[in-house]
Amino acid sequence: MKVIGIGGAGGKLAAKMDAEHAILVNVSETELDKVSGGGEHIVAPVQSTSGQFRGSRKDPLIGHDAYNTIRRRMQDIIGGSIVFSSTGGGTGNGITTGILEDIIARDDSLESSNGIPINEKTMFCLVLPDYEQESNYVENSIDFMSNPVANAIDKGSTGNIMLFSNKLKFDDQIGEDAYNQMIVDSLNVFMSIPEKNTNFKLLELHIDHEDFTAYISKPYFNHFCYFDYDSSKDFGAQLAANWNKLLLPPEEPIEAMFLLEVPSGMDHTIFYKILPYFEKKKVTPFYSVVENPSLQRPFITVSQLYSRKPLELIDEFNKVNQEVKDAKVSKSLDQHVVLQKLDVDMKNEAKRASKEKGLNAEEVLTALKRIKKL
Ligand SMILES: Nc1nc2c(ncn2[C@@H]2O[C@H](COP(=O)(O)OP(=O)(O)OP(=O)(O)O)[C@@H](O)[C@H]2O)c(=O)[nH]1
Ligand SMILES: [Mg+2]
Repeated sequence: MKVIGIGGAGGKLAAKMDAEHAILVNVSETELDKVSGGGEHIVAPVQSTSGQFRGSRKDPLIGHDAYNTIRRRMQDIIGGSIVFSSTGGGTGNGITTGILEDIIARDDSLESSNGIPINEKTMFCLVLPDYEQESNYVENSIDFMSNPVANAIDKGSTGNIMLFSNKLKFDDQIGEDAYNQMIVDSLNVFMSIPEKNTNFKLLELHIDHEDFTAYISKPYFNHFCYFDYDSSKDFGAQLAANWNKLLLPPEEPIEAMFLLEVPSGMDHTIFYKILPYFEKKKVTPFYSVVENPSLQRPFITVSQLYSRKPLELIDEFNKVNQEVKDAKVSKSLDQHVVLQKLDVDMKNEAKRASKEKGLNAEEVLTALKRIKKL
């Protein structure tokens, strides 16, 4: 699959995913030159009155404008590719918004022929900010999730969407490059399912490239994870304990896929113990079992597809965003309203005192104002 990286984070991740051929897109060549690895560069020039922008300064409208300059080119390459982009900046957010809008429009125009064909669907790997440590990026991400992504999910125009989160990066204080490597390595575990089916001895069923392409062409969020599977223990508990912390937590699946790899000579029928879990969820998984001679213990890769309103998915973002806004408001209130509040208290106090002493409150207030005590 073609790999395309948009903006800062998108470019770095794409270049790691495909160091030779990844197509890197940004609003300036200077930004693109900072990325090590990758193939072709696509510059989406935006001019301001003071010259060419280096970035979109976290303004998605600038990225969206820039998209218009490369729209034709992007329409040619977007089908059947994986797009990496962050959601919190201006360039990735704005350009990817343009891409999503065009994909939806194309899907609409092909409606009579069942929409975009399976092998021309686009998979999206989106990076969400840590909502606590990167609250300055949260608002852009909320807009992105509640507009272009929500529309694409509603219309079913994209392939799988993987929602990577920077939360673990901040929680565990992981360097950017190391974290990007973790994201790419993790994604590659999932993406290697068809190759493993080709390269290893098949013990049960088969997930071939066509099955896999059909699966990743479905317009749902994909949560994938992997772990050493212990068949003497409950599968559901192991799945719950091993969710992929690089992604948003999984939701109730509507479709699922798993690949079980067992060491040579092991009884592979342990896969039967996994099936009841999905049966209970009313999901019939695509699966296969292969023999991997390099393993000591069974290893399972599980993908769950879910469809949920994108905005609900980032509920915590909204909550924190509201808290940050409230905190900002009360901070400025503290700074600007205190004096006014004292004034009001003084007024009430003067009224109360006048009444007590049998004086005319209005006259007292006027007098106080004259001597600037109010
Ligand atoms: N995981 C990861 N996140 C990154 C990386 N670079 C930036 N981010 C995150 O992405 C968001 C910012 O988006 P960028 O991709 O830098 O922005 P951009 O698309 O280039 O847009 P502008 O810089 O505003 O033009 C923030 O949440 C950053 O923490 C990276 O290399 N890896
Ligand atoms: Mg940037």
